[in-house]
Amino acid sequence: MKFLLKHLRLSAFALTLSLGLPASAADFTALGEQAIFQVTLTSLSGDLKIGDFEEFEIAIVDSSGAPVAGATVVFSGGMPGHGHGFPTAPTVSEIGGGLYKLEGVKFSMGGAWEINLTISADSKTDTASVQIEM
Ligand SMILES: [Cu+2]
Repeated sequence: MKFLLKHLRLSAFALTLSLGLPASAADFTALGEQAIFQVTLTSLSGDLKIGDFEEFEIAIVDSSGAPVAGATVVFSGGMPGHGHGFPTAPTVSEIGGGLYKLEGVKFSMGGAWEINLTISADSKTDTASVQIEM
């Protein structure tokens, strides 16, 4: 069973409050189904487009909010409602300090997409699912 996942925009909202900038429409947070890790995906283009290659920065924290370094992150996902995966094979690499880079994501059509990130670190594994409506 998966937790109800939401598009939280708390970090963008906080940024808006502190800097007066418009909230990003491409900042997504999801708690893992085991509630061990939480991910926040930030679009590096800031403007997701159908058919473009998209990159995201992934911030991973543990249940105490501490950054998780040295994790293995495996990407999967697609459009559950259509029964297909992503048209590309995105990759995840570690930046450092609990930050990772997700590259090669292409949303090939409009609709409900799901990015699943299976995170293994400190002998624990958890999967976070981020919902993105294109
Ligand atoms: Cu589809």
